[in-house]
Order: sequence, then structure tokens, then C-alpha cells
Amino acid sequence: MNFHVLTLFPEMIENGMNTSITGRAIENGLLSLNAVNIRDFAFNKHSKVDDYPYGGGAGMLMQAEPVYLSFESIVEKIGYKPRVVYLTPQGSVFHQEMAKELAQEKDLVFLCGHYEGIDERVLEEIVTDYVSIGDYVLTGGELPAMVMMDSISRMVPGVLNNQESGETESFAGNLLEYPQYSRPEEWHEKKVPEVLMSGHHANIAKWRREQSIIRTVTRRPDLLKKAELTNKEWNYVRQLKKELKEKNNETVNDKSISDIDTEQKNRRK
Ligand code: 6GU
Repeated sequence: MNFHVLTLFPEMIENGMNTSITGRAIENGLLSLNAVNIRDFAFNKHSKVDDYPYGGGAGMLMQAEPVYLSFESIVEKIGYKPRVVYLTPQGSVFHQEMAKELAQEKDLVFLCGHYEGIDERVLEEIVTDYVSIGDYVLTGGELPAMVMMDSISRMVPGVLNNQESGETESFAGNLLEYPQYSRPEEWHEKKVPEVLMSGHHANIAKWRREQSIIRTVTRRPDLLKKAELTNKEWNYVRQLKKELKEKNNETVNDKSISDIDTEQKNRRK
């Protein structure tokens, strides 16, 4: 996989990616990273890359031409028009399946905006994918590009070693990962669950699967829609949801009663 990043902050990308697992994969030649400074393609007196928006409004916009020329330099280098991901809160929200799909490409270009965004005309000409990493605002596209490259990298064959490999992991089958424990056997008076010490592999697998389901129901019930479960497991989910609802009702009731108590006390003062 060859990553190309169009950015005003190439060092930020290089520093982030040359570390840890992605850094190792770049050294091994499984990945390559080409961080292109858009400013190098601003052929004017002060290498200016931004200007005021027509029609007024806050902030500056990145101009079309330097972005276009930096992209063209990549097209020339690789000899074809690759997919171009523009990082924007207006894009589709990134997810694991997208990471897997993008990992099939030979080259990927990430376009990082700054200031208030980029002149629409160059986006229309070069961008193939508009992607957001979630519903919050960031100052630029560099961190989102690195988030995407990190998760795409681990889907590239050979990037993870056997130990790191991604079969039993969060989101496998759209279930969250089960809790894990290492030495010591007891810590802060908390013991490792008995079943994990039993050496009984079938029981351990069963317990872990159950824990994954419990975690998903309690922490990310939205994922269940796409989860791959047996009929028996769906029944278990139904039972868990019912139990949770009853428990929640109790706490809600308790809380509302204690809220009323404090409210009353405050008024008496
Ligand atoms: Cl992809 N870019 C920016 N600038 N902000 C974001 C984002 C992307 N995703 C969430 N917030």
C-alpha cells in the first residue's frame, strides 16, 4: 500500500506514521508514505496557499491551484488516477468495513484541509471519497488521515504479525472484545475469573463469547443490528436487554426519589 498525503504539515504526518507498527511496516516496505507539502506547489511570491472566500464569511480558504498541482504530481509519479480521500466532517463516517475495502487499493491519496476548507472546484475535480472520522470538529485533516491510515494499514497483509493479527478482536462479527487478564492472579483484591484458570478451552471460548455479547449489549447496543449471532444467542440478547431494562428502571426510580428528597430539603432551607 502506498499512502500519499497532500498537506500543509508533512512533518506531522511523517512523525505520526514512522512510529510503532506503521513505522515498522514502512521499514519493511509493506507500506510507503509520501507526504507532499501543498505549499511546494504555490508558485507565487510568498508561497501563499489561502485566500478570502468570495461572498464573505469567516476565515480563509485553501486555493484550488496548489492543491490541484500537488495532486497532479502524484498522478504523474504513479501513472494513473488513484482514489482521493478528502477528510471532512461532511463526509461519510469512517468504519471498519471501509478500512478493509480501502486496504485493497495500490495507492491512496489523502487530502488534508485546513483553515475553513478548500475551494470547491478542485474538490469536484479530484476527490473520489468524502470521509469524516466522527461527529466532532477538528482543526485539520491530518489527524483523521492518520487515523484512517493506521486502521487501513492493519488490514494490509503482513503488517500485523501473528500475535497482533486481527481475527479475534473488537468488531470481528460486530461484537466487542471480551475482557482480558494477565498476571498477577489477584490484584487490588480482584481475582481473575475462575474459568480462565481452568485450562478448559471449550468453557473458556463459551465464557468469552458470552462476555462479548454482554459487552456489546451494555456498551454498544447499536452494533447488534449487524452482529452475527446464533438463534440461541439472539435469545440471550433479548434476556440481557430485559434484565438491563428492569435494572435501569430501578436505578431511575431510586434516583428520581432521591432527587425529589434533595429538592425538598433545598426548599426547606
Ligand atoms: Cl475528517 N476533518 C476535520 N477537519 N474534522 C473532522 C473530521 C475530519 N472528522 C471529524 N471531524
